[in-house]
Amino acid sequence: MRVQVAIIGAGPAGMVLGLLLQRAGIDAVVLEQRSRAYVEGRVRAGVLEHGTVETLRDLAVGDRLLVQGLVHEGVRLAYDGDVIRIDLAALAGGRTVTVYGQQEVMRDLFDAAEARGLRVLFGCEDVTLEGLDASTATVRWRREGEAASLTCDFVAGCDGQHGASRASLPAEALTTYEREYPFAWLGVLAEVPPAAPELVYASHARGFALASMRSPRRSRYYVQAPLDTRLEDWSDGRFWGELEARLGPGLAAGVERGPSFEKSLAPLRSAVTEPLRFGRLFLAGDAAHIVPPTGAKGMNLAVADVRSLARCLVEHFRDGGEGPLNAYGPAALRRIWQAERFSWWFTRLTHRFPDADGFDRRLQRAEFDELANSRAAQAEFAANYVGVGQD
Ligand code: FAS
Ligand code: PHB
Repeated sequence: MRVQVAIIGAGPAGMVLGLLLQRAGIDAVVLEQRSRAYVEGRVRAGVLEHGTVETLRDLAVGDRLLVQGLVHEGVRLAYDGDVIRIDLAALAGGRTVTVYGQQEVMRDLFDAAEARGLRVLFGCEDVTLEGLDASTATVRWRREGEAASLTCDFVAGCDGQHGASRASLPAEALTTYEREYPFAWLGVLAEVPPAAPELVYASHARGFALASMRSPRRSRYYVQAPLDTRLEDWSDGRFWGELEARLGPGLAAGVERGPSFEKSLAPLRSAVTEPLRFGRLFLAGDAAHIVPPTGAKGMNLAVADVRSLARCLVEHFRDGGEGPLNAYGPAALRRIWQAERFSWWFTRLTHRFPDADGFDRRLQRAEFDELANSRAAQAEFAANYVGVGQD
């Protein structure tokens, strides 16, 4: 097989890139290690930035999103029971966010790929990359017991933090800047109406909590939990009690309890790999960076990366030259670090750090009060939350 671009990974990054390249007439194939059902079944992101919604609509993948997505013009922050609302639309030039789960995004992307004939090969095991510093690269894998390979002009590493792309690079070729957080998010899904009409990020002496949703009848909640948390130690009753305590009495009154049908633990981490290009290989999405989910940036950053990478590849195939290809990394990294900064800042503001002392808590309170009383502080929050935009 010979293609122009081989895309490793069929998550949001890989699938949006595949559809963007296909629309531009560039021959691409997506190689995914898992099954479609597995990828669609992963409960992950919940909030789409303005730019992500525009990208999906531009790709004509947004029909269900436009009907089922919940447009939110504001978001609430709570601190030890005090609540403020940030009016995103008023402060960010009319831009909003849309609540629409990553599972739905993946279903829409896979359906579009199937309808348009974008080749997505599921069940590709033992993917290896060769010739990244040669004139063409070679990708090898095993599928249904058979060895297979292809040659290509470029490889897009969209295979997350533990994928084959990063693993194929010599350690000295890349630098990873990272921050590990001493806690995780314990998340549940429950078929109950959300506690509030918009998202609530709550900071409390007991720890962080987030009240989100997937639909008017399906709630998505998180509480900060120790890294060594065992899911079996968290009954639904314990979860609901902890959530209500952290939201405070006013917001807790809106919580409708019910049986959870999904419970998961996600550790928090910040990380950026530099540079994003290694000869024939480009990194995008979680393969290039990780953000704590506090800022709702993970999936949105991935889509912004591949919007930019697709544009650079299209320019290269149209006009030739290395210019567009070399431009991808530096421009993407400026945007990525902005999102990293915001996600790190928002995590520090809202979470309870084990080594925090009274001074730290009063700094958090002062930051919250600044947000409560300063339109400029709220405008900066809104600009970051709705999205750091195009490169
Ligand atoms: P993805 O990880 O989504 O996709 C990579 C794909 O590559 C996967 O399908 C994987 O199977 C495949 N792959 C890996 N190795 C491979 C190999 N060797 N060969 C072939 N394929 C390979 N973001 C938010 O904004 N909000 C959240 O609440 C949130 N919660 C999260 C919870 C968890 C547990 C995790 C892990 C992430 C969460 N994220 C969240 C971030 C998440 O949404 C990612 O940012 C987003 O999926 C990034 O998309 P991709 O870069 O496409 O990576
Ligand atoms: C979610 O609904 O899963 C969600 C929302 C906002 C975040 C993180 C996760 O910041």
